[in-house]
Amino acid sequence: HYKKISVLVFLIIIVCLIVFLNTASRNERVSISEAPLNQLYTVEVVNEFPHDPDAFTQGLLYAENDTLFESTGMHGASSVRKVTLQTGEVKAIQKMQYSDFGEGLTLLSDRLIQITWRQSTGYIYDRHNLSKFEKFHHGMPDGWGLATDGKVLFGSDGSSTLYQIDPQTMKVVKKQIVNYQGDEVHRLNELEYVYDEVWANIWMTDCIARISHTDGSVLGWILLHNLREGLLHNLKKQIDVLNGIAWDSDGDRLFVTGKWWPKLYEIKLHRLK
Ligand code: DDQ
Ligand code: CA
Repeated sequence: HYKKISVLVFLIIIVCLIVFLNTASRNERVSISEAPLNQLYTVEVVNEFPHDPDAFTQGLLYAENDTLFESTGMHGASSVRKVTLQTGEVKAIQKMQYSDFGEGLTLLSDRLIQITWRQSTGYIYDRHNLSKFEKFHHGMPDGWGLATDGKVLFGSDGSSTLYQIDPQTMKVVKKQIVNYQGDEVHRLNELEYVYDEVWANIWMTDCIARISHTDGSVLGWILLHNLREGLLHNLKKQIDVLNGIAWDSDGDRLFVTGKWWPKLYEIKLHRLK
């Protein structure tokens, strides 16, 4: 009898392994190396600024007058903060309770909207004094990235789905599977609305996907591996992944940073030819 059971358990493990390996390899199918060159962008660093190396950056946006808002993660270190671009100085901070893990952040008129990891909750803060005045539930399975075009909120949950959320009701009103030439693009993380596209950090890569919010297709890839060279040189403590995109639409300036990165970069894109 025991023999039968152990053979059965063995078979189940083998089947699970095959299914797992199959999905894992399918997830890795997107091959940027085969992309047409005109869809690939490299970046040139035009400015670099200090960034709090203890900020586990999960959300980043540019407000105005060289002011950024940032959401940080990790239990006990999660916050929403107002940061001076040039100095990286934290001008105001609202710390979160230990159970909260800060994620995506966006600004809609005077409201800073933040979502949290592994909870379907989010918070709304007053942009002027960072006072928290509302808790809400969003309809996504998880909270990762958040951005806005001024009308809807765009959200990500670490999958390949790009969500559109009505900021009045906080309900999901549209879902799109992000794909590159038909292949799903997984692990969408921090978001930014730029040039009428949605840009997404792809978790654990040095790539940003430029996504069309009309059909979810990836229009191009921004390759940022070169930022690491400057970081690894003279590194004082551990750094994590590239994460955080902010766009100054008036000045057309783009900023990127990463989790625990000691620097924030202003970048310019160059199309590969
Ligand atoms: N996310 O940003 C990819 C959504 C989450 C990253 C979390 C990585 C740190 C894990 C720490 C474990 C604490 C429960
Ligand atoms: Ca952003």
